[in-house]
Amino acid sequence: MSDYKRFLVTAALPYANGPVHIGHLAGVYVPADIYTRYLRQNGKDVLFICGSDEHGVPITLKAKMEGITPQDVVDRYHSINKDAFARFGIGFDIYHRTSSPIHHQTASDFFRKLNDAGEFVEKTSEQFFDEANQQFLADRYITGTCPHCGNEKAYGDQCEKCGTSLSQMDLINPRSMLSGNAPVLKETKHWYLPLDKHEAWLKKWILEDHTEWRSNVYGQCKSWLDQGLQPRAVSRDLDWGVPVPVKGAEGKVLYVWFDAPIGYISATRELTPDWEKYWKSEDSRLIHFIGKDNIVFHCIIFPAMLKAHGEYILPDNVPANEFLNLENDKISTSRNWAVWLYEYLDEFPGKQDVLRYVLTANAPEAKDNDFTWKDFQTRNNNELVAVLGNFVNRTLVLTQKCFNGKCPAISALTDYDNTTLGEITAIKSRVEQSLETFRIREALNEAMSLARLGNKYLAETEPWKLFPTDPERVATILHVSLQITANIAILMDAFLPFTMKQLRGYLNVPEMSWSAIGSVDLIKSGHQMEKPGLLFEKIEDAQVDFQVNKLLETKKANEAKEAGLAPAKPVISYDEFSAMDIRIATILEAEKVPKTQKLMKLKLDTGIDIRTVVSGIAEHFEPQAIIGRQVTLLANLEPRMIKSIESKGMILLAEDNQGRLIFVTPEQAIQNGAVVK
Ligand code: B3M
Ligand code: ZN
Repeated sequence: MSDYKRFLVTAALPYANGPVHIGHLAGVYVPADIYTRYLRQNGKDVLFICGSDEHGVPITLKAKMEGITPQDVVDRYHSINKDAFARFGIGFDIYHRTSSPIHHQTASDFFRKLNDAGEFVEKTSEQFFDEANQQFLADRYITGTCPHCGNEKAYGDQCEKCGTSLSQMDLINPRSMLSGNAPVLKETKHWYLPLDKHEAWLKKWILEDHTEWRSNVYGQCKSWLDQGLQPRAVSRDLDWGVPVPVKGAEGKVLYVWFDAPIGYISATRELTPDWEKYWKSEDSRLIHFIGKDNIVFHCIIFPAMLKAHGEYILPDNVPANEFLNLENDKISTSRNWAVWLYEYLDEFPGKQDVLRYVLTANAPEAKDNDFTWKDFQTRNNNELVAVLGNFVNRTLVLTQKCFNGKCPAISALTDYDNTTLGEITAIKSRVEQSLETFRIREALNEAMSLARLGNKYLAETEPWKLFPTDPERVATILHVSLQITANIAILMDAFLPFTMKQLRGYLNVPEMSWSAIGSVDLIKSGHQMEKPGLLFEKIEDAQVDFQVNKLLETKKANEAKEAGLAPAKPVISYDEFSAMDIRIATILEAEKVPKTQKLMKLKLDTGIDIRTVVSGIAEHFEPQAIIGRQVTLLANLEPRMIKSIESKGMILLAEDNQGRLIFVTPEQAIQNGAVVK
């Protein structure tokens, strides 16, 4: 990393159509944050760029579903996500947005420059069109059956079930998301980036010059390149996005994947007048942190755009993670199957680092991984509390007890003391090695080995037993332990920034640079420390059960939705319930109401009176068959005139998802007028 003068680290711009969840965090934001914090600890000149991706069909569809404008949607989620990232300690230098004027300007200029230079081809082709809505149907506006796995709800750009990336024309039985109708084909003109023309240099650049890229990234690129690249449309017929900035392009906007990565550039422009230094000089290192579904866009399409433009550097690495699942099921915003960051922050106040730790220790770097609440608890209790917290706490508490919180002086170091201290440098270089090759999970495990080392040192030297007989030896042991603790405070700062800040407070030391790691003189003899508290606390079963139950409820709600059941109604008060007079009654007479399909006139013995009720059950029951049947009646419902008959009350019926009706009948005969309560 030493050859580079400055670093430009980007994290994928999340769509502002929903809140950020643990899948996003584990895939992109936590590793990117750790890496940039590490660079800053090394005194590097680094910008960390992110923001909301506010264009594209996911946003307009969400707006349509909720009956609000796309701007309303992005305003809501931009502020939720910006706030949640900040509370979680993700240290972006800027969290920008692609609906901003400077972004529209930057993206338009970029497009115009490529257009003027003849870097696009214009092509007219047939696209799906919804006749009822008089609208072209871009990307996800089309759903249909996946030709690979048969999923009937595949999108026009991707099947979420089998993960295949699709084009609309691949779908069997395509349907418009707007009207539900089969779309028709209609001609329209679009601008295409001829990726085929870029194939040769991309092949060399990735397959020969970047063999160090992660194997999942390299492998995906290779498979795209081996299949041969095709021209790719960079405009869409939509009314939300950056308008295509040329004459004769009314009603067309830039494809979201054309403008979104330019969002990294516009965010940098917004951040600093020096932005060109970061984007346009070869001694800057550009690194994109992304999830695996974004690989082709960051490794092939955006680099082709940058190259075609001519003034920009290309990414030097694109560390992409695989996916994180939740309790053995794919995380899904639409199915509410996620742990939402803003909810976690409210439910686990002050525990940002626990989630940062668990998501890193279990990061889906090489393969998809699973997040479970049980594992969250275990890692907290057995690793953070029992290893890191325990070592630091024992060291600090003993120093308080034996030396009033002053770092004691060393007398003589044993071989064991020296070997232990010598390990620090070895651990440091292993952590460095891992971080610099983007093996963040391995880096965390290496860093934790310093806490394990400290614990082992205390377990073997047992200072708490020695104090009455050999206070001098205890002084040395604690001096050594304090040096280890101070080294941990630097080594783990990028991973656990909240906790390490707290630890610096206990140690009464300022932030220290990465290069200080390995020093065994970070805390001087005689240095006064503060009274320590606990760095971590146990997570109890009840907290885990609460979260697991919440997920079980989600699962049940999803099943109910899939089964076509009506959603739950809002809660009512006990008074509202007891205001209802529900009784058992017997049907005395039944006849169809003439000239109607559905209505039946019933005479009921309700115990308190004989009355008439008109009920919409005529298609479900024969009058003769129900006479004598006991039913349940809402007796005090306001009387209504139905077909000139006064209906007093309502018979209660159960209806299943097929619309079948059955009476709610007492399990045994009971007196008419018996109250249901
Ligand atoms: N918004 C896709 C995603 O969130 C997209 C990333 C843009 S990065 C320039 O997966
Ligand atoms: Zn599929």
